Amino acid sequence: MKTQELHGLTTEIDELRDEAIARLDALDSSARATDWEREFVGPKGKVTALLRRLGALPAEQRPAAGRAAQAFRNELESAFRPVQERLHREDLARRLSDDALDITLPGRQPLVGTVHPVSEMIDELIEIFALLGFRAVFGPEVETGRYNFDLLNIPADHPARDVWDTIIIDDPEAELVLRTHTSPMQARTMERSKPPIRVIVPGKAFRFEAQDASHEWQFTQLEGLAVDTRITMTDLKGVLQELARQLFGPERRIRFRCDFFPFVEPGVEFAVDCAICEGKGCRVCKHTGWLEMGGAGMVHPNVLRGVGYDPDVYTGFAFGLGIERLIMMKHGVDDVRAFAANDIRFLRRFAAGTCVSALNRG
Ligand code: FA5
Repeated sequence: MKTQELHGLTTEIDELRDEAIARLDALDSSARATDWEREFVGPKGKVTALLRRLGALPAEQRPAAGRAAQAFRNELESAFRPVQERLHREDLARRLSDDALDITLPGRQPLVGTVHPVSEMIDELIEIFALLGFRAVFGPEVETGRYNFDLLNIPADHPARDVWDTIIIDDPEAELVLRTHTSPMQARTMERSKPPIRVIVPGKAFRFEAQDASHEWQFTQLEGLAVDTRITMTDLKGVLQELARQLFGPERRIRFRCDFFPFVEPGVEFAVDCAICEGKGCRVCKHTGWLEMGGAGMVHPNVLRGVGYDPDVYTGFAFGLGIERLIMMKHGVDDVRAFAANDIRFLRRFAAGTCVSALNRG
């Protein structure tokens, strides 16, 4: 009977071996291999269960049966290890090829930004004026009526102070406004420094304005101011002439015509002869041969007095020009609204230096 039990165990081992090896041969993934390991040689597996049953055998048979069962377990484990490694390698290779990155595909070009044409022109102007001895200063975009108007000799009843022209951001009594030009920095600069003064002021200006091809409600100006003991209109003309040459080429000439601004006397409007048609007349200069750049003049004695300067001792000139309009002239852009429209086609064309017609899309 006892011998029978040992014989039964040997048969059981043989059957289990056949089953285990057949199942091992059929394995096709490392996940299945783990299941196999658990089922046959794991702590709760079939081989372990077999070993546990050895305790029921008579003592003299136990050693032989134990050796046979242990040998069987070792045999299965040795057969399993290479299969497990192979399946693991195959799984890894499959995962690598599934997630593969095709490095032969051309990469997607990221969109790279460029400096906005207005910022580019401001940088160019700062450089030109630095060579002429002017330093750049910057002022607040929200101004008081005192700096935007009063200290510029603009009387209380001047139409420019009207809500129809000026964007008032607080109750009209307080007269806190979005500055309508960069000229308030004239008084601010004179108040905080002593002559000789030579500054330029690039920055935004805002007007309650109907927009069209040459008018924006928000645009950029460049103010210029020079104050010293012997400044004359000739200095103003020399500086603006040099500006025109630097921006538009050495052949350029400038023209002054009388104009009125309360903060200068005499006041002028200045223009440069059109570089595109050499002054003969074309679409860009509207067939006049001249391109208007801005306003200028000698600082009004009332403005000097307003900041505590003696107009018998000091004189000065000031000018203000529209930066978008300068760019329009230089590059033949025909609509000022293009600068703030944020149309990447315009900005990209502009960056490539090929801009001709701003809002002529296509
Ligand atoms: C002034 O703003 C004066 N502060 C300029 C000045 C300074 C005169 C110092 C004398 C001494 P005006 O309003 O003309 O002037 O504007 C000057 C320039 O700003 C214009 O020639 C134009 O190029 C630009 N500009 C004015 N309004 C607009 C607008 N709505 N959109 C775009 N550019 C504008």
